[in-house]
Amino acid sequence: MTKRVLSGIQPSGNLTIGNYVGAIRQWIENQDQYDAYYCVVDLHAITVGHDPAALANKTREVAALYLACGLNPDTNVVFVQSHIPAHSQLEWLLTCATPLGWLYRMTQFKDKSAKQEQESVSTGLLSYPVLMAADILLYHAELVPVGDDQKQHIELTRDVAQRFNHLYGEIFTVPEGIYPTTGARIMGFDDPTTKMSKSSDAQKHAVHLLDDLKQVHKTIMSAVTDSGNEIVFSKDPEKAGVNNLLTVYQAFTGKSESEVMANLADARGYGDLKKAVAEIVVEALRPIQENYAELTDDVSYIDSILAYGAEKASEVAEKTLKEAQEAMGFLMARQTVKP
Ligand code: AQP
Repeated sequence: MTKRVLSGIQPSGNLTIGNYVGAIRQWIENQDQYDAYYCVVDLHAITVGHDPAALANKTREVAALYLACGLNPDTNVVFVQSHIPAHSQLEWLLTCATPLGWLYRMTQFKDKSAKQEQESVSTGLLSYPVLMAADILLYHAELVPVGDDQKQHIELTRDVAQRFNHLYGEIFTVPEGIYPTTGARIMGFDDPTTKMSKSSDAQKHAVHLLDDLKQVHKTIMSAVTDSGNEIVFSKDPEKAGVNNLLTVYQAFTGKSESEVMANLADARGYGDLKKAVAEIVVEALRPIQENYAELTDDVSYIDSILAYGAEKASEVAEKTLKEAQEAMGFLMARQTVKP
């Protein structure tokens, strides 16, 4: 039987090549194999400070980028998380079945909360993984294609599903994460020891899908490497910058490590390596940017895709929510009948 898939990205910044390689490209490569739901997870984007004036446009931009990268809206359900109230409703039910200790252990919570004044860290940042569990469990997703950084959240989703099923009956499908074989964690070009993130405002940290192509070239040419000159795939922290550049090259060409090394055999130093990586990335982004410009020429087209997607998604989500509410023993609202 065709497997059900769900994934999403927060509209919390400009999408990076990390988001593309870690998530979107996996979705597209396998889009004919799955019964797939892809959402823009806007409710997640408010867990840290956000700009209310920018949120709606960013949400539309992310959806348009899914399509510009090649996601087919006729065969995949593409929607906005907040358009389906069942996500927030199920989150509450799951929150009450999730021990607090599980959430305090989440690395992303620790990292993101450490960057803020402790007093102003929102409760939403802590409960974010429960909302993510609700996103996945509402659709009975069997597979969740994401980058490496989401592994812990997928594990938590599995734990929450199993706990709920144990407490209240077998309602949820226990999902599995799927991760790309190459590029599951693209690192920052400014600091190859930290993950490339769309919300980072550090200079020359990331290449964004909609960056000016000259800027893309510049950012990659400025990538931090090391004081040596050896071009090798390596787990040595000293070589993290070179390893990251080779990983980006590999992810964008789809070649094996030995093919990458053969392709780059003539590179005479890190400058040549960066140039080769920049050319590959620029040529990959060019058609995406052209598609994006065409798609957003008429925003009503994107909005109509999202409206249709919300209708399809809500059919599945509402049914699962009701099953979970019934299992927990709620008095279910019935159709109004005059007493
Ligand atoms: N650097 C990365 N390499 C590979 N995959 C990545 N992803 C994110 N960064 C990389 C994958 O992209 C999807 C984005 O998920 P998200 O928007 O829910 O948040 P995130 O994982 O926290 O991604 P960012 O870009 O770091 O966003 P911010 O800065 O807002 O937190 C996921 O599948 C993720 O694994």
